[in-house]
Amino acid sequence: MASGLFIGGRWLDHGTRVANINPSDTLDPLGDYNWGTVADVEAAVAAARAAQPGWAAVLPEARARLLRRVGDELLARADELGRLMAREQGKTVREGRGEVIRSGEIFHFFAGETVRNHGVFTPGLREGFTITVSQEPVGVIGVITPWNLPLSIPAWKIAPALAYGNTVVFKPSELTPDCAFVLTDMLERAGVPAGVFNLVMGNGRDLGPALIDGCDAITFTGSGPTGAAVVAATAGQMKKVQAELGGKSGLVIDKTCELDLAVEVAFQGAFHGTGQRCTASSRIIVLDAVRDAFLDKLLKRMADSRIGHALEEATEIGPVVDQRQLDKDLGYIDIARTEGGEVLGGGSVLERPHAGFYLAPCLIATTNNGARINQEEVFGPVASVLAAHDLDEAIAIANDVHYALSSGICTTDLIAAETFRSRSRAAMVTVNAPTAGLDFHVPFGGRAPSGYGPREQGIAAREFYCEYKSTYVNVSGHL
Ligand code: TXE
Repeated sequence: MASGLFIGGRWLDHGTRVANINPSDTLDPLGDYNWGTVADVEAAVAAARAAQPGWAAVLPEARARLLRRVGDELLARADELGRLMAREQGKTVREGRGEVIRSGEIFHFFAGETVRNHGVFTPGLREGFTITVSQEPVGVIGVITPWNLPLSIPAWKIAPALAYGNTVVFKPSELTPDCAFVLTDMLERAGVPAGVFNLVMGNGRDLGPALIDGCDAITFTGSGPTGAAVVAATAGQMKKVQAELGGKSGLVIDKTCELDLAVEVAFQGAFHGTGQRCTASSRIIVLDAVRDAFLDKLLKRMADSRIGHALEEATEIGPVVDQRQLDKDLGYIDIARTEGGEVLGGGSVLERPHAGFYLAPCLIATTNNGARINQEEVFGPVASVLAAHDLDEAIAIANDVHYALSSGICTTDLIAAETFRSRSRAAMVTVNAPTAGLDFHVPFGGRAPSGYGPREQGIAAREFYCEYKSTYVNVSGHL
């Protein structure tokens, strides 16, 4: 497979070489890869700008065919690429396979969007006037992505960007270059014209400013502080921006819940993906009436979970992505203890036959929702538990956090479910389902500070990747 930078239709092999580490086994390096320079970003932006009018003029069906080919290949190679992702990022093979399939389906969805991007025709307000409202591409889109979903986040940004006639400069996470090479290689073989799609690798802090200066719009997913810096830089230049940032999702366990289902929802929501999801169910708010029974079962489920090498089929929870993230997770467990939290289970570093970043999923009982463990995103297999007397108090706790991404409730009471839905501040709500692992055909994203700018995914993606044009035609012969 090709690797390096992909600029103007050519693979370039220069720059600093950086090792790509397998978090399940640090003695199994995936290889070295290149970090580019600011000059590479400028060259990529220039190539994307030169190619954009031509790409926008390509017939929608031809754009659709290209995206469909990429989707087809992702689906056909789900097994192989799921393993690659497991090796590179540390998610389990099953999760990796699922993410590749999801990415293929996203490309198919946006292939369809190329021919569904209808405008509006309406009579004007004056005699003889008609108006058409059409949607045009924005131009060159800078795509900046994190490591936790190394194929599906790029897919849900790159596929709509290309579908609606934009060109792309893609800057993936430093930790997951191979997934980016795979996608670039597929786009190249699917026939993407030179300059329409470009890949630059490297340190975001160094390359980010040139990307923001050069592109017409930036779509970003990552941490809150970096997102805020990106938003501030784009605002100064009045550029379109979309930022998907952190979360601290509250999951309410209602007294009427179906207990086994609620335990599984909480377990998967908090710990699948090794808890490294912005939508992870990281605060579990349990009504007193079911607290003891729920916690007994959840702690047993955690103790029974299979934590290990991501490439082993039986593994349920893979390693944390790297040493830095592991240190951060352990640091938050210490902070929680200092602030009065009690570790009910997990939280220790695990020895495995391979040297990796293994952490036992951790549950921390807390009484103070203002504690840092309840207010700050950890981004690891670390969840807290809070108690509530009744639904009102549970909803108040769920909402008492500055993030507003997702939230959920486990209940069999229709009124409780609807009350929670209508009163939750979060942008996405689940009932009897984890707060993470959401669908791609409906809007995805949070209210500030979890998100900024138009939502992603589904047809909502048009809001970011297109600009409206209203055209007035006067056929009356007079004014
Ligand atoms: O994120 P960053 P990192 C959180 C999570 C994690 C922490 C750090 O808590 O522990 O962030 O992870 C690029 N201009 N999340 O360092 O820094 C960077 O190269 C432009 C939560 O990976 O936000 C990468 O491609 N770009 C989150 C991307 O931004 C810049 C998912 C994300 O990096 C840049 C990931 C700059 N100045 C991490 N600096 C979620 N909630 O989904 C960096 N980048």
